[in-house]
Amino acid sequence: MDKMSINELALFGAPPLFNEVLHVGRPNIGNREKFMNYINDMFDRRWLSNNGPFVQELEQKLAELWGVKHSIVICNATVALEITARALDLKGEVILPSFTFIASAHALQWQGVTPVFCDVDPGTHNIDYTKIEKLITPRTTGILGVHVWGRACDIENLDIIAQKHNLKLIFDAAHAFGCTHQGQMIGGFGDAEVFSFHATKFFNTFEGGAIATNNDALAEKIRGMRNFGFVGLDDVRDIGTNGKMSEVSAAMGLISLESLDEFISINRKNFLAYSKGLENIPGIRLVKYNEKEKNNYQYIVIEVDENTSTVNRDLIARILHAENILARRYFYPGCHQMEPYRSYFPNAGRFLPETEKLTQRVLQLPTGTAVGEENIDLICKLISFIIVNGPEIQARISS
Ligand code: T4K
Repeated sequence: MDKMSINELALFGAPPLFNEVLHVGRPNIGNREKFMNYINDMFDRRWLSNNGPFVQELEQKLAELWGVKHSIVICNATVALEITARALDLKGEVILPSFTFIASAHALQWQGVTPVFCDVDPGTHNIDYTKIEKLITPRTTGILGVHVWGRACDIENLDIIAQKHNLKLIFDAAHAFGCTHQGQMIGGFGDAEVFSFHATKFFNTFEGGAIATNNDALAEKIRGMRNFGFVGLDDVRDIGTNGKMSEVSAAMGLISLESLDEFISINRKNFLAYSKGLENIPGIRLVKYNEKEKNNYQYIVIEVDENTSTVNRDLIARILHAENILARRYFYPGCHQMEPYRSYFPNAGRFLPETEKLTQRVLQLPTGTAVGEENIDLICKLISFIIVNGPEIQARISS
């Protein structure tokens, strides 16, 4: 259905374009029948958690996929980041981008480590390594890079800075499952990399995450911390938490692993459909993936340029929401604008100009296995319609 006039917009009372809401984070689900069989096996075994056979199998398969010595699955990525920070003895201050999900900052603060926000590169959306050194103080103990949208950080330059200043280097790889950097799977870079397997992620275990590392001593420490600090049945050697993954989650992970190629091919098809549909719309730029790398294409991200577009990002989001297209503004307004960081560093925005601009421009559009190419075609036509009729829509809203 093509909208012919602005009266046909749901924002102005017309029926929405879609009867059911289209989401950004609709879970990718693999072979259901196989999953049910796994769950029956699990019930037969009566082994539901605590390093069960599914957890062990998943860890082994993930380590193979990422080409790392250790993969330790955790109940979610936020706890995985907390455990990583603690196991690496991060203290004082850690430098990270503000343009990330709030969990990256909270995980540090939760461990009593102060997050110090660094600006991002407007082209890559990742931490701008050229701005890191001036943030380093005697209290700095680490750098946390985030591979935003699964596109790798400038790992080599981050590594050089970390080595020069004797800092730990970790990566929040929540978005980067199955993605490569210069042909090498993300997972093996820095001291450790942390993945999220949340329901909305490319690869999901309902809730879940993992820490990947090639450091034997670190892996052993993390395994202990994941299980209250236990070594053996009665011996607790250090402070720990409960970061364990259940067998149900691990079973979901195992079936998701079998469908990776299918998920990628659907996501890529969607990405190409968006690329075609959003071509030549003034003020709208689709964030591209490097086709020389492996990508999971999980995020369809557009940037709305206020100078050349007829409407701003927020109005586009409002119009899309009314049409049952639940586009999201990740990572608006930036961690530095959220509590407690907003109160701790009220002037942080002055030092984060690119982050501030970016948080006003980005919008994520629905994709994944639940969104077909026909839907994408309609979404793109709607966005084009909004841009063409921007001034008229603005005038109608003002009146
Ligand atoms: N680091 C980074 C860079 C991250 O992006 C994240 C998480 C983390 C660390 C922490 O990872 P975890 O500790 O979660 O493992 C969502 C996710 O909850 C969050 O995991 C994710 N990033 C973030 C980017 O997005 P919300 O608050 O936006 O979620 P919510 O409930 O609004 O859901 C998003 C959309 O997905 C909605 O339109 C509904 C839809 N949805 C959601 C779920 C859970 C479904 O259709 N089905 C579902 O089962 O944070």
